[in-house]
Amino acid sequence: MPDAIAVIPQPADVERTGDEPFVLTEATTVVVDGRPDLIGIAVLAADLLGRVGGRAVEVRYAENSLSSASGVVRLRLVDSLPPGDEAYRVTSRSGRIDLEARTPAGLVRAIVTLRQLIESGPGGVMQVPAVRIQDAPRYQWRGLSVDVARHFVPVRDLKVVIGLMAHYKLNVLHLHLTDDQGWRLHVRSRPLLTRLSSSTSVGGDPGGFYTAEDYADLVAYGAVRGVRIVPEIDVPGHVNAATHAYGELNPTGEPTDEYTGIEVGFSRLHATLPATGPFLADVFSDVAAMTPGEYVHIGGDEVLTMEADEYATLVAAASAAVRAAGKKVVGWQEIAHTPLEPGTVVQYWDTRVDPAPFVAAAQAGALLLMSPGSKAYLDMTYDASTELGLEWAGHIELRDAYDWEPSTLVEGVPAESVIGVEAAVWTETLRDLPALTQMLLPRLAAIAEVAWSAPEQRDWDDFRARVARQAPFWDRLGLSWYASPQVDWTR
Ligand code: TNX
Repeated sequence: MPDAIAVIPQPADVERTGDEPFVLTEATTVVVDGRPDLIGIAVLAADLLGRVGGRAVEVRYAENSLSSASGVVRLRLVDSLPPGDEAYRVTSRSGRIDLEARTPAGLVRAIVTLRQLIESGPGGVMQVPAVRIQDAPRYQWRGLSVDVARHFVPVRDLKVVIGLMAHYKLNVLHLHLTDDQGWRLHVRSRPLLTRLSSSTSVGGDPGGFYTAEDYADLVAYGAVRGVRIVPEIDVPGHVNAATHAYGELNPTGEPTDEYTGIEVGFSRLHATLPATGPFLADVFSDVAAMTPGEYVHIGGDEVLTMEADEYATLVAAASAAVRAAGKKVVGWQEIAHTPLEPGTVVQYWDTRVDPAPFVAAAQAGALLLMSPGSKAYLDMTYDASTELGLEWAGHIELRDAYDWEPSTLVEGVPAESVIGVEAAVWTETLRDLPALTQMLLPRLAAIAEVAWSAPEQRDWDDFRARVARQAPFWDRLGLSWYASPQVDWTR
């Protein structure tokens, strides 16, 4: 009796064909048409399959190889698939695997599916069961927000996170780049932001920042894996790093002190100061120019010391700067209290407050991104005994992160306004990569399935069994993870 197919997120359609499995050997070759946009994907496939399969995999161009050769993993762009950039098909049998998609991004989804299908067979051979999988995502925005401001996350660690995201078919990395405790991205027009405000972190830990080259490197690393970056510059609150670097942003004209605590809501910009408008325009246009993706996040959360009018003025100024740079605006839930252009993405997070303004924003044409604190905030503790994390939205065990429905969670939300689902991990208590992955794994896999798989495909008991089989993969990568007592882990 073969093991069940255990892909996460659960694909739309999986069928075992009953043929013999494909066996990975030293002759296994990835074959692709020699187009520039596909060669990078083929190299990625060879690398990912080689590392899981335990031996190097070669890449060849279709033009130079015999199509009947055995042991071929064929990557191909096709039109005969359901609509959508990320739809894909995997067909495996003895001697040949076909990975088909409409776009390179779809091929990446096929590759990670194939990677999850590799199992050890009789005599320790690495093999892929004979299956036919056809799949496409439910939501177009499947994100993870990482707070690199409270604790800096170096490029090499973020690449591990991007790799995990791609493995679970997440496609948006939202970087919370600025906060009271530090400014993490070099901005050409405002060099003092990183010169004066990047060396701090929560609790006196070391800081850091991304140079323009680092950021471009992250963008490129994500792009090859089908993960795009949405940068967040949080205004008009959470700005102590900015007001520490540029005193002209304060009514006194003097820089504020640096801040390494974890309180929120005290820092702010001032709409009436002459320096504020140019600051917003410069920073958002520079960040937009560094970002190939369509969205820039303006923050907007937890501004506790400002009248509604001034808040609305500053949100409008930040939004105008983003749009002037040709990008679309994303903001936290609080921006729903201000007039918004249709198509603005509003990110739900605070499960403690009345959602009426958020619902009204959707009715007026906003798009909704669902990051409910009580389900998707992966910095919440798992239970009362886990040490890392915060608790303001409650404990989030694996099942809590899995068992919820984005389209009905907030009453009155029009289902068609929901653009997607995003997990978030805030780093007040998370000082390094092991701490970060301990919070992400296994819950990121749960959120990924909520975002990708149709509601009728989702089942907690089935997910429990599938996620158990992810543990050897995390162990092989040397990642720290949380052994939730809700799962019978395969170790
Ligand atoms: C709320 S979520 C915040 C962050 C904190 C987080 C901790 C949001 C928009 N604001 O400033 O880091 O809670 O869970």
